[in-house]
Amino acid sequence: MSRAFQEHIKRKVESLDGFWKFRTDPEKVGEEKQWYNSLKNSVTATVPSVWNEESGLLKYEGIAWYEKDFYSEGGTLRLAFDAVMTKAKVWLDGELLGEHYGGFSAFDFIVRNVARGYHRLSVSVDNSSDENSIPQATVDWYHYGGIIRSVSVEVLYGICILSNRFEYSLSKELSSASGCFVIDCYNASADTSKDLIQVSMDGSTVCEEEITLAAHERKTVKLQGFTLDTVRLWDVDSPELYKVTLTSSTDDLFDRVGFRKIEIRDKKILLNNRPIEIRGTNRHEEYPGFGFAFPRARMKHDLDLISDMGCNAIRGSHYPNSREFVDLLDECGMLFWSEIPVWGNGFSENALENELVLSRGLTMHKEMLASYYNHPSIIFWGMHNEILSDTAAGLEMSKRYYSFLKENGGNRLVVYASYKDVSDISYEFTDVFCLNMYFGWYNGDIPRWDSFIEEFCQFKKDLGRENVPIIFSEFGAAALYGFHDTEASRWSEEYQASLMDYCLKLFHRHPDVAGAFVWQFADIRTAAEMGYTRARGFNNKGLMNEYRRPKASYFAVQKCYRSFAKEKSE
Ligand code: ADA
Repeated sequence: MSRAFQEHIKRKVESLDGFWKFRTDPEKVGEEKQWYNSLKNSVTATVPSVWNEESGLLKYEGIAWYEKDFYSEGGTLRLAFDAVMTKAKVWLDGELLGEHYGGFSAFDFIVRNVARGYHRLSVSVDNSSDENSIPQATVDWYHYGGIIRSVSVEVLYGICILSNRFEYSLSKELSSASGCFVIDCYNASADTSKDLIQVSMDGSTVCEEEITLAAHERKTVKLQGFTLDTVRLWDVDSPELYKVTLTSSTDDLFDRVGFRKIEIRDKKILLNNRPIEIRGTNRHEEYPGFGFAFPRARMKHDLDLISDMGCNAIRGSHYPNSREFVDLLDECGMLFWSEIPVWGNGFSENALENELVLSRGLTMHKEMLASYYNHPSIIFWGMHNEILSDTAAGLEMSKRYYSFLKENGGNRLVVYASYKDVSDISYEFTDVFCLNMYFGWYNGDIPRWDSFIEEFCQFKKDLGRENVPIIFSEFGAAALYGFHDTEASRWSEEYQASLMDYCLKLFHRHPDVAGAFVWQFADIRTAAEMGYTRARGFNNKGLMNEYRRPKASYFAVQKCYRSFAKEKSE
């Protein structure tokens, strides 16, 4: 797993990133012809990457094969994939290890009795979609395919700690805490083994517990709880992180955690008992030439631009982002909304109630929690975006996902982004009214915003949820970079900037609005299914173009957000 810090010292981890053999399989003959044994007539591709950025493959959708030979000392190996877009089938030395569905989540395979020597890893990747896909074919981003995040091979010895979850609760004054670690552990040995698991936070041991696992047993173990008499809180202006070390005699796992509290009270979002206004932006993790295989150097650059714009929050629209990026957010005190790619009106009512779709979504939520649970920056779990939440099918999906995330997601606000305003029937299953509204673009003129907010406040009062705040999770207008107009006509930078300025000031003044996420940080390439409304084949509602060159709206938002932040500190 690529993190912003070292994860292991004892465990031997070898990156398999780099050049792999690659071949498309438009006729779907690879399995029958056993390409997993040897990939003939291949070309070279880079991992991680999206194949669409290779010459001639921009529009390729379907199956493609990857192959990599590596040398290993053998024993028990863990093959770890950070993300493969969308469906992966994996073989080691011609033996099928298994499959994984879902383009933005990490998965792994543990293989025993591997001999010392050269081995061949083969992966077939399928980015096509059908009626059971998440996302569906109609989606406002590009249909990329490939091994989009890192791959590594690890050698496991004895009792290993594969992942950890830190559960905690803070005292009322937020000065002390009690907590415990829940670990996913595995015995790589062929005998029953016993070992001492030691956990330390910032160098002090907080827990020591002996565990016993049968040969090759994998198990979730809740370790003994402990208390900390004083804690440093993680906050937007003091992002205090604790360094965590989990060790057995043969293995280790390093992580970081933070203590903070998020809740809703009297139309406000409270972070550590203090009201916070969300000054946010939506951001796709996409960059020209790289697609979803987002380059590390650009992560930091995006974050600098977003911070400089005066933001304190990012919505990871519309899928779990690279874990390294979320590490950076933890470090700099940027709040984050993490969601899965259940996107929009691409889903018919039938698709929403299809059991395969529902369970795929639930698995994506489970995988999101498994990887991202410990990040203090994540204050929102996003269940879905713009589904038919005015139908029985939408209600049922919302209910299932909400109960799961509330029960298992720790101290977070569980939300979804609705575009159904007062006809939505699923609001019972959200902690905040998160609305995607486009007055001034798709419907109505800019001043329609004022009357809409009043209507919606009356609506939530009638629902008996007057004290639940509103967040505008999306609003915006498209502007073509470099198109200027003194009359501020649509598609001009001036029009987009004036809409931003109008909306943000209105939201800021309104007592029921707890903040907003601008749609969106930068232009992105989008799917052909989006049709003629997407000039250049891009969603052009970015405050910056796809190369991060600012439009007038970037500075308009910056002016608003900086002045709101200054007001707060005065
Ligand atoms: C929706 C959707 C976004 C984007 C936006 C737009 O709100 O959630 O992904 O498609 O509309 O630009 O129209």
